[in-house]
Amino acid sequence: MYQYKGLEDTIAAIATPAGQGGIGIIRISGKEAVAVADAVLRLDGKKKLADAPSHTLHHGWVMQGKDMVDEVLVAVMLAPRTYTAEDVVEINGHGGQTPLRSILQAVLNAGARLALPGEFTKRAFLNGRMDLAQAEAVADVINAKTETFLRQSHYQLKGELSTRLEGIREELMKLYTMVEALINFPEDGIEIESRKQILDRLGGQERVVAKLLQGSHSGRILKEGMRLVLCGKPNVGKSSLLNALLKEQRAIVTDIAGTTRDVLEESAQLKGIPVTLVDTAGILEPGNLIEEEAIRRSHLYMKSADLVLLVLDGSRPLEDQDRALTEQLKKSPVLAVVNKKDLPQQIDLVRLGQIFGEANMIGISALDPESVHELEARIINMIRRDKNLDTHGILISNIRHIKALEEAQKNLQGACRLMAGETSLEFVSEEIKTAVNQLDAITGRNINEDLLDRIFAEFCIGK
Ligand SMILES: Nc1nc2c(ncn2[C@@H]2O[C@H](COP(=O)(O)OP(=O)(O)OP(=O)(O)O)[C@@H](O)[C@H]2O)c(=O)[nH]1
Ligand SMILES: [Mg+2]
Repeated sequence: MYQYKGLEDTIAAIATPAGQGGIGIIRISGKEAVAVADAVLRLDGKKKLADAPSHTLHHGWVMQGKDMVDEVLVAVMLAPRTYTAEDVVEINGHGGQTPLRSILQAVLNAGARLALPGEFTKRAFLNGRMDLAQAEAVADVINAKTETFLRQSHYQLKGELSTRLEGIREELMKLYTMVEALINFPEDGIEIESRKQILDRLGGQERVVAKLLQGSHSGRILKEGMRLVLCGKPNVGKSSLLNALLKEQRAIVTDIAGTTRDVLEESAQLKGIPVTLVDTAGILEPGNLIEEEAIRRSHLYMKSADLVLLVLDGSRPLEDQDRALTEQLKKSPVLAVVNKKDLPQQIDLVRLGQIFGEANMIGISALDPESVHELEARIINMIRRDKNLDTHGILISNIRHIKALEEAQKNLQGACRLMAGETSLEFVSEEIKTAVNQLDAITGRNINEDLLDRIFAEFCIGK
């Protein structure tokens, strides 16, 4: 592991979000954390944190010279059983920006340096408290949009991904040693048997990597969400449906055709999966420039959709406009939503079934919560089916991890090909070594400072 000089400093930052709250926390970490805190604190009974046992809480005041800055509770946590594995002091002040900034300023005046974004977590990594994949999971936990993704991030934080990667690494290192032995001590007879065994085991590890990559597809969906785009001719109930799925009156709904002019985008979650719901304008023939732009945008969104909900009005026969849209959507994943089921039906369901297939259509009423519920279930089933969505097991979602694993997979496939052929074994061992390096980049065993800085720059200050 390389030496990182910044570790000598004692760092401090406001660890709670900007705004007002009951309490706010200033976090201090480093060799001088306790001394810095003692320099600004006046604790009850003239106590000093330096004399306090680790993991205890103390009442007092933060002072700036003779001035009282804020009344606080202070937690002292001594290395190594802390977030950063260094001495950590957390000052709980009143949760307003002025008291918190004043406390921070006092702490900085006493000799701490302002922490960079993610620097506390970076230290946790550099001090060996967690590996890089775990450190990155901290950001995922904070940013999780749904409970399902939160659960996934917790697995990674606990080190399940790291353990799996270590398992692959260990086996690859064994195979590497075997290949090296064959290169250095070739003995007739043994070689053929060993080559076959190595090839089998390499193939096994390639499959483990492939399995992890398979799950990454679901991981990305759980992290980023799916884009669902509502389209359909005017007045079919797109905006009503958007509101029903969001469970709030977000879009304007009227019985005037052409109510929605602009594309409307909202985040929601359907059964633990984050989704972006997009309501589009129903206009098909532009009457003016604004409508022309609205149509252009609707088309862009339709193209980018993970699933298009083509809304149809069940109380009216199929019209040319419906057919035109159906034609446009021929290449997209579509769920035909026949709306207004509560009214007498005129639409030709048999014809629709022929166009979309029974599995890809559903009759509902946007005004009936029960049927909106059924729609949600159907959407999720379609996503699970079409995207092979998995919500269990280790689901990698970090692009950096996915890229490194894809590279490792290529190296392993290369190694297998070379092993099966008559090529010199030097090339095989090189491929295995490179695959190991890729895995090490994920866990941070082998990583350069630049990349490390870039990873942690994505974090918030105070984490
Ligand atoms: N009876 C009945 N009326 C509905 C249903 N869904 C929507 N409506 C009504 O249909 C009309 C049009 O609804 P909107 O949601 O504005 O339709 P839209 O597709 O967004 O229309 P544009 O924005 O003009 O393209 C409104 O009067 C809604 O109350 C339904 O399931 N049943
Ligand atoms: Mg609308």
